[in-house]
Order: sequence, then C-alpha cells, then structure tokens
Amino acid sequence: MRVNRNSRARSRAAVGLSALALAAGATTASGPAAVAQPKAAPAPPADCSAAYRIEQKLATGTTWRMCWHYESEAGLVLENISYQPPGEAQPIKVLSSAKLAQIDVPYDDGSVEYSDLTGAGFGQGLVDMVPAECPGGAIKTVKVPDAWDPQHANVKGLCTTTRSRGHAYRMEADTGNKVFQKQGKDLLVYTVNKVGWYEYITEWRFQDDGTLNMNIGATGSLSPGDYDAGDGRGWPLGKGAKDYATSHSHNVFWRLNFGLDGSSKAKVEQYDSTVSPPARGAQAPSNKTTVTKVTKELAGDAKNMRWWRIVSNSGKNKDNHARSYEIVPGATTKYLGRSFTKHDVYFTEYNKCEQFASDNLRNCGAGHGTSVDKWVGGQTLTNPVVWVNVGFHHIARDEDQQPMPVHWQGFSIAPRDVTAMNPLTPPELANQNGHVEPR
Ligand SMILES: [Cu+2]
Repeated sequence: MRVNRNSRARSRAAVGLSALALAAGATTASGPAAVAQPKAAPAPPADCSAAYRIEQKLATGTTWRMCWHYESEAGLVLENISYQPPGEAQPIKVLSSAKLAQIDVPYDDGSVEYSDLTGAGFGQGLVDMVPAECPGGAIKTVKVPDAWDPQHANVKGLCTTTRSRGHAYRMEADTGNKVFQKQGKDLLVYTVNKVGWYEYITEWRFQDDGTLNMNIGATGSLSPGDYDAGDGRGWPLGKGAKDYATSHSHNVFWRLNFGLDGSSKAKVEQYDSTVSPPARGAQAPSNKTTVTKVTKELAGDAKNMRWWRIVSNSGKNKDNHARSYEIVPGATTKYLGRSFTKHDVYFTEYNKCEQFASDNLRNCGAGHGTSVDKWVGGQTLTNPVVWVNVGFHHIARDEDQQPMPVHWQGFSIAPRDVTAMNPLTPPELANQNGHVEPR
C-alpha cells in the first residue's frame, strides 16, 4: 500500500522519538557508575570551558584544539579550530566554526522531501554511543537543547578518539639503508544522530599533517515504509520483486567559516588548468594554470582541473608564502532538482542570519530567501563563508539490509603553504627546502 506523505513523516518522527527514549533508558539502567554529567551551559564563548574543549596532541607531535557546542538543529558545532604541528610555536587558527548546514532528502517519486536538520529532528536524534564504538577514546555527554524528552536531554553522544592512518610519508635516504617513514595519526570527533530509520554518523577527522576531512556516514536501516515504489523508480529488495525501496538523494551541506591566522578576513581564489596538444617540437601536451580572484559572492561548480582555496590576508609561513586552505571535493552526484543543490560550492559574505543551506530557519528579513543560492547576490567577499554540497543518489540494493552498511560522503580541506615544509619532516631533512645542493 502506498504510504502517503503525512503518515511517512509521522512514522519517521515517531521512530526517532522512541529510539531516543529507548537509548536514554538504557543509559539510566547502567546505574550509579554513570559518569557525572555536565550542567547545562549556553554556547561557549571563544575561549571555552574545559567541558567544551577538545585538545589532542597526536603521537606524531601535532596538536589540534577546538571548542564544541551542540545546537538543536545543526547538532555538533566545532569552533575555534586550530592546528599546531611540530616546530610551530603557536597554534595556527584554521576555522572559526564548522558544522553541517543541511541534509536534503528528496524522493525520486516526488512524494516527499525532507530537510533532515531543520525539519526532521536531526539534532534531537542524538543517540548514546556504547564504549565499543569509540575505541580508545572518550565519550562526552551532550545536553541536547529542546530534547524531545527533557528527562533524558543528556546523551553520551560525542566521541573523541585517535586512529592510525597508515603512511604519512616514506622516502629512501640517499645513502645507506635508512628509510624515512612515518605512520600518520588522526584525531576523530563524531556523533550519531538518528533521523527516522536512518542513523547519520557525523565525522570530523583531523590529520596530523593539517588536513581536515568532513564526512557523513549513512547507516541504520532503510525505511520499510518506503518499500512501495511500484512505479519503476525503486529497486526490488527481498524475495522476488514485491518490495521496491524508493530511490532518493541525500544532499549534504557543510558550512565553514574560516578564521585563518585568527582573522575572519580572507581571500578566495579559483584555479583552472587547460591542457593543449603538444606544440610543434614538444614531447608532451602543455598545461596552463590560471588563477581567478573570487572577489564577489559565487555559486561555484566543480570541474576537471578546477579547485579553490581560502587565503589568509595576514598569515604567512616561514617561507613568506600566504597561508591557505584548499577545498578538496569528494565524490558527489549533483541533484539538479533544487536551485540550492545545483552548485557544488558557494562562497557568501558572512551573515549571522544565514545558517542553513536550505530551509534556513532564521527570519532574515523580507526577500532575503531561505537557501544559500539566494544569498549569492554580488556582495564583495571580505569574510567568506564556504558552503559545500555533496550529493549521493541512493538506489537501494539487497546489501542495504540489515543493518545498512555505512555509506560515506564528504570532502576535505588541505593546508597549502600553512607550513614552509611537510609539517612532519624529520630533523635530518629539515634543510631540504627549495633548491638543495647535491647531497
Ligand atoms: Cu538513503
């Protein structure tokens, strides 16, 4: 039987609520050994109290520091994120704030479209984690604002831990048998938020080389209420061809407010490279790279050999090069059904009222628009906010049940000239910067 829009929305909300109550109940049942929970506190100021601070010195010598707080719609928000690799006397600020900005979920049959953050209870859906899913780390208690069940507003829901990444680098020495190699380490910060049948893992991964990866992992369960796509838009699950899961998209947005070297002011640059056939007498095609200064708000589209970076106005590395962070896109399937999903990245001038890429809840005044595409209005960029859109078209498969394997989507930002050399350079190689005499 076809499930109509309203009943499906209700079932999603009801499931989220009962699961939260269940998880909270389990916590209570764990008894007096439960850890002391921090008192409710407002969003911390720039310099946050210990309960809202994350600081991790990784085994390779790099320290990441940040503050966190939790919002009722966006969930986890990270603030004042700084990076201090070995050899840097001071932390280098990277971001003023970073958070999810929407998960837009339109169904292929046109029956429904969810704004998971602002319309489907993502924030309230924070769930307790069991210790085993935060291996080697610690689970912080989060007070969920506007919790569905105020009696169970405290959720053991924020994991911080470290993980090995494999090789950070490897290099044979010029002489002898020495091999310079280092195994990379990452700080991981993540939550799990249940929205209907789905569980979203919001993962922030801070590498010891300065790279930061943002990913959403979708897991949990397909919605059985959606096994009704009998119109050619679904995929048969279960025996034969009776239960068709409705296909849909997950369009995930992140909002990054950079604060490179402690300043909200920064520049945006777009790079494009064009390959031309070999010139007469040349052995290879040539490739010319050009930079375009993005001085005004922009709705940007990813393209082969195109990339963007945010450049500090003031901060320079020890080579006197301006510090910057490059946006490294992840795999995406762009959904063309909405004006706000039509572009891969948006650069807008900071406006406190603009918090969600679509269904922005704030009242920003008449005619302001409620989605990020409407905010690209020709303003000069001095304090750029970066919105990144990563889409996934989910055509369910037999393997999606049960539970559904985690499907990740996201992107990275990578340091470009933040340090003068590889931040993990071993001392023996510290003089190999730029032109090096034969050794
Ligand atoms: Cu899905």
